[in-house]
Order: sequence, then structure tokens, then C-alpha cells
Amino acid sequence: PVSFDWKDPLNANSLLTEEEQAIQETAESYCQERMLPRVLDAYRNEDFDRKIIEEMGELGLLGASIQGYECAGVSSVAAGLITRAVERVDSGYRSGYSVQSSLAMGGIEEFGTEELKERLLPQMAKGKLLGCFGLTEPNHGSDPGSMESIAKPHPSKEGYYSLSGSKTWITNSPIADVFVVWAKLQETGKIRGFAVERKDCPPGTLETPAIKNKNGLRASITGMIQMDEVPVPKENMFPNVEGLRGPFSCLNSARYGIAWGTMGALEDAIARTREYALDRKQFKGNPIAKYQLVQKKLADATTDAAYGILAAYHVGRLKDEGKAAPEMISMIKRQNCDRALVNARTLQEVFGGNAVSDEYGIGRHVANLFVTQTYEGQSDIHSLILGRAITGIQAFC
Ligand code: TGC
Ligand code: FAD
Repeated sequence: PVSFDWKDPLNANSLLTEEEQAIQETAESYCQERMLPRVLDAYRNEDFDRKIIEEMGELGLLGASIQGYECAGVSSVAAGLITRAVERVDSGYRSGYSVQSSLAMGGIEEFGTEELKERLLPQMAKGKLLGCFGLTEPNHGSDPGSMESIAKPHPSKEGYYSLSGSKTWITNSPIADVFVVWAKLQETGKIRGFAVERKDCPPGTLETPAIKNKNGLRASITGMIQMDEVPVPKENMFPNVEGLRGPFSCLNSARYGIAWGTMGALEDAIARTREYALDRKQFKGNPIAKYQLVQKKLADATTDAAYGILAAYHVGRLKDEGKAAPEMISMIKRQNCDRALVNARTLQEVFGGNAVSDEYGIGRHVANLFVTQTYEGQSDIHSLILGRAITGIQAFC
């Protein structure tokens, strides 16, 4: 008879190509051997190690699905396997990775001029330049269409735009070199994308204060982008895209990556819970794994992880065939984030009082997964995107 593997219950590995299996192995080994030993200190001290991005660059993992520009050009499924490996360690590390790969590099690759791509992407692929993505503003999160950031011809520099406005909750911003920023062009009122390079910003025009004392995602660095007449060369405006289609196209890739990533976090929560439940004894020396209520928690979580991985795998294949609708990505982003969070919260119960100690790792996943459910479109927003597609009626306002 065929044996059952609780780590891969529906044998998703059998669907991978040899190349995808090799990439998975590289990513998993790096993450387990090099990232995992750092995460507890990073999380305790809110200390994102910038070197991680360079190390991932050396392994060819950054912007991995981009073709050309010294990127690996792997399949969407392979890129998903990388995010899953990273988030198995910590969602914060995955966040730093996704912003670099999907939102900053992805945005420049999809919409930047050839000059921008050739100049920035190879350096970003090596991790020498770090990117961030500024869409959310203090007054406009779920509704980025109402953004207030503005771009207008620079009053004193010919051939430059001047960008002013504030972005908040921006992953990587305090230490980023390249800022993909979205602002309304004053002349047209339309949203446009800009690649802002820190090295070109005169003192006092660009400030990126960190947001400290987060109660989740503490191993990533988050901050604001405050722009006061930042001069940006006109060639750094993305030429052929206007409106929300620009940022949302970048978000399609990042949301897809989160659907894979959160399954990595859930799988790690399952593995930790299983080990703890087999070890911990209560009532006449029985391991708590013997009790039916504990087994049900593990069965529910393992089923949701297995289903979530197959759905992400399928959408990845469709994506490469040009057949993935944005609503499919909303569906897997919402479902995988929600199921990862609900199951991790339930599994946390199995640790009893020890769940409260950060040494056991489970509380860190729970706090992180709340954030994954919130950013890149909070789950209720994705419900409304799906509701609109199902009924034809938009219910946002
Ligand atoms: P709506 O009318 O729906 O669309 C406006 C224009 O955009 C186009 N569009 C898309 N294009 C490509 N892909 C998609 N997924 C698209 N969704 C919409 C649409 O066709 C239209 O184009 P056009 O040419 O007709 O103008 O716009 P709306 O203002 O009604 O949008 C409503 C809503 C709720 C769907 C949208 O605003 C939304 O998704 N809100 C959530 C905001 C969000 O996701 N923010 C993410 C910020 S980045 C981030 O969180 C990074 S965290 C990273 C990390 O650390 O890992
Ligand atoms: P709001 O929009 O104020 O929403 C609050 C609540 O109201 C939510 O539950 C929402 O679902 C609900 N709500 C809003 N409108 C409706 C409606 N019409 N119907 C029903 N319910 C509604 N952004 C970036 O641009 N770049 C980044 O790199 C980035 N990184 C982040 C990192 C972290 C750690 C965090 C926490 C956030 C990050 N974000 C980033 C911002 C993130 O995308 C936003 O927080 C998110 O989109 C939600 O916006 P908001 O916080 O303004 O919440």
C-alpha cells in the first residue's frame, strides 16, 4: 500500500519538475541552516539582518521568476517554493524577500524603462540594492485610489518631477536604496509609478523613519516614506502604465507569493505542535498526542495546509500559462492567510503555558500571520473582490 507522509499529505512534491525540486532543496537548506538560527534574536530585538538579502542574492533566489537581467528566470511554482521555505522560518523574512523580489524588482521589470531595468535589476538580484514599495498612506490603506501623494514638474530642476506626500507601513523603507512609489500626477490626476533612488535625494527631501515596537513581523523592518519635494528624473517615471493597474499588477505576484508563504508558516506550526504533543505527557504518563481533541487540531491544520499548497501550485501553473485571473489570486491569498492564522491559533493551545514562551516559536507564527492576513489586501477586502466577481456588484462603498 502507498504510505502517507504527514509532511506532504497529498504528495504535492510529485507535481514538481526536477528543476523545481532542486530549487526547493537549495531554498529549504539555506533557510533552515542560515536563517533559522538567527530568527529568535532578530524577532526579540526587531533587528532585520540586511545580509540575508545579499546571501539570498548569492544563491540566485531574488527576483527568481524574472527573465533576464541576471535573474534566474524560474517558474512561478519554483518562486512559490522559495517563499514557502522562507516563511517556514518567519513571515518577516519572507516579507523582506517578497518586497524585494515581487514588488520592487517586479514593478521595475514590468513597468520600468529599459535603462532602469538594466541599471537596477542586476544589482537588486545580487542584493546589493534593497527595494521597497510605497502604496499605503496614513489616511488610505484599503483604498489606495484616494492617495494624496502628488508628483508635479519640479519648480527649479528641468527634466525632473517633484514628489511630495507620505507613505506608511512600508516594509524595508528605513534601509532601502530604491523606492517604487505611487503618486498622482498633478496635471492628470492619474496614479503613476516612480523609481526613486535614495542616493539622488538631496538632504531633507526624503525621510524614512522606522516604525518600532511592532507586535508581529518583528524580524522585518518597517517604516514610513516622507517625501518633501523629492526631485525624480522624468525617465524614472514608469512610462506605459497609469491608474491602479500599475500597483495592483505588482500585487498580483506578491499576493500569489503570500499564498505559498503562509503555508510554510503553517507547516512549521504543525511540525512544532506534533513534536511537542508527542513529547509532553499528561494524565497517567500519556503523551497529549494520544488525545482525540489534540489529534483533531493536527488533522484540521494538516488538511488545510495540503489543500492550500495544491491551490497555490495550480494557480502558479495557470500564471505561467497566462491564465490566472486576479480573483484567483485573491481567493488563494485570502484562504491561505485565513486558514494559516486560524489553525496556528488553535495549534498554539496544544503548547499550554509554554505557548507563551517565545522559545517554542508558535506565538511568533500566530502574531506574524495576523499581519499576513492584513497586508496586501485585508481578507475582508479580498472577500469583496470575490463578491464583486461573483455578483457583478461592487460593495466597497
Ligand atoms: P478597481 O476599480 O477595482 O480597479 C482600478 C483599476 O485597477 C485594475 N485592477 C487590477 N489590475 C491588475 N491586477 C489586479 N489585481 C487589479 N485589480 C484592479 C482595474 O482593472 C482598474 O483598471 P482601469 O484601467 O479600469 O483603471 O479599484 P478600486 O479603487 O475600486 O479598488 C478597490 C480594491 C479594494 C480592490 C483595491 O483598492 C484593493 O485591492 N485594496 C487593497 C489595497 C492593498 O492591497 N494594498 C497593498 C499595499 S502593498 C503591501 O501591503 C505590501 S506588504 C508586503 C510584504 O511585506 O510582504
Ligand atoms: P484600513 O484600510 O483602515 O482597514 C481597516 C479595517 O477596515 C480592515 O479590517 C479592512 O478590511 C476594513 N475595511 C476597510 N474598507 C472596508 C470596506 N469597504 N468594507 C469592509 N471592510 C472594510 N503597504 C505598502 O504599500 N507597502 C508595504 O511594503 C507594506 N508593508 C506592510 C508591512 C506591515 C508590517 C503592515 C502591518 C502593513 C504593511 N503595508 C504596506 C500596509 C498594508 O497594505 C495595509 O495595512 C493594508 O492594506 C490595510 O490598510 P489599513 O491598515 O489602512 O487599514
